[in-house]
Amino acid sequence: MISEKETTSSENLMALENQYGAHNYHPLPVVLARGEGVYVWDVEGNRYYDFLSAYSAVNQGHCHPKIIGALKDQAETLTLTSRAFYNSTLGQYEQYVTEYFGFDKVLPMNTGAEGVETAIKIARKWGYEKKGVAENQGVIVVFDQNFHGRTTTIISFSNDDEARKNYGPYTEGFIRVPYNDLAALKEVFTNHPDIVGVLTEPIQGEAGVVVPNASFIPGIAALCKENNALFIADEIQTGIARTGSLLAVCGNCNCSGNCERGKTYTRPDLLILGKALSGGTYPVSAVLADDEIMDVITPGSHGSTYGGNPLANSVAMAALDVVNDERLAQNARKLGEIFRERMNVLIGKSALVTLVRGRGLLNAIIINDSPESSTAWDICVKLKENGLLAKPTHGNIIRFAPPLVMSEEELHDCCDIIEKTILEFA
Ligand code: IF1
Repeated sequence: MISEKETTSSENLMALENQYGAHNYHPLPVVLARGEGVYVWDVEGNRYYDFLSAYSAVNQGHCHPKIIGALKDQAETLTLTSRAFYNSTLGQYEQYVTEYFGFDKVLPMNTGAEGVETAIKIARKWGYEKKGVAENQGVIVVFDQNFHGRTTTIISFSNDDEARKNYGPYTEGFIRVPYNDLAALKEVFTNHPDIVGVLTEPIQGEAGVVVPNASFIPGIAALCKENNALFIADEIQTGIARTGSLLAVCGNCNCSGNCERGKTYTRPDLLILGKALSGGTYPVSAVLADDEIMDVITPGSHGSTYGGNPLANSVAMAALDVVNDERLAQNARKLGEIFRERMNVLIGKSALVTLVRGRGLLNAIIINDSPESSTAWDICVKLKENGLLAKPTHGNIIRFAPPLVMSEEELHDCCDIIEKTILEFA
């Protein structure tokens, strides 16, 4: 007879995953069973601050009652129709999300990678049908250290060997240039008349929260305009209030939800959203664009069984409501400044941390060790023991991205945990 301990202990549950699941991840040794707001609990009942937020999907906090309420109501009513028929929530969601972000149209998908794939397809089709590029000659410019997802096409233009090795043959039609280097982008435009779009993260996440110069994003948009190419922003991780404004392309605009975009706003031609679009309850992604671009999409030319399903539509509207109602962009901006201040004080006390960088509540600290070391991992294990969950990106960088519903007091509590852990770390 199997005891309850054997089926419910962390140790056992980890062993189950290890035995029956493909080994495509190396998780921190903690088994989570429950979440509420900024907290998660493991199966033994220990409570942790979540400082990853499922890679910025849970911006609205775990199990937000308004989002879960919408999910439950819709789940009991209608979940999936496919797009073979109209459904009673899709039009309403489409109106809501396009007005919210200020675009004519939306194309609904599910995962982030599907959103990126969709944007790539729209940009290419636009290139052939509107720009007049010869068929199959369209080029999309991307950047070194990019992360846009896991499909065969997306990993084709990655330069992360772990993500792409032995998955070839690779998709053609991409040119990669250094990030934060407008001169390199300008040169590529000079040499390639067939560029249909430039795809970028406004802040590079997986690369270790790399924030470009303020001129970089506007510079990309300007070069795209000059050369009749589409500026494609992947805001799957940076969007939806994470960086202290509704979108990272808002720059320092103080917006939260439906604002008249400020002076620093750089409008993408194609905007890709995912993750927090559902507040971490359900896979919902989207590509937004104006009519002259989106009208290249015609019946049969693209689609998805689950894209635009009733459950996704209801959940996304609730999730975006929460961002506005609770002023999450403003909170992320305010707490982000406090967080970086606190980390800079820590840098003054510890030789182990050399730099804090980020915007809003998407931040990273750089550990004084080589990228191949396990120091960042070892620190994250200690952080876990002290009640805070974070994940290293590379051996010497730790990303910190708590839910945006955090209070100032809770943030200080978290900074105390981080400080204590780093100072204890030998
Ligand atoms: C994994 C990173 C984060 C993304 C951007 C598209 C996608 C992502 C800018 C694809 C996904 C995730 C996926 C997750 C790790 C993670 C990640 F460390 F790799 F960089 F968030 F920081 N564009 N990012 O960040 O979205 O298809 O996953 O819904 O393990 O792959 P998806």
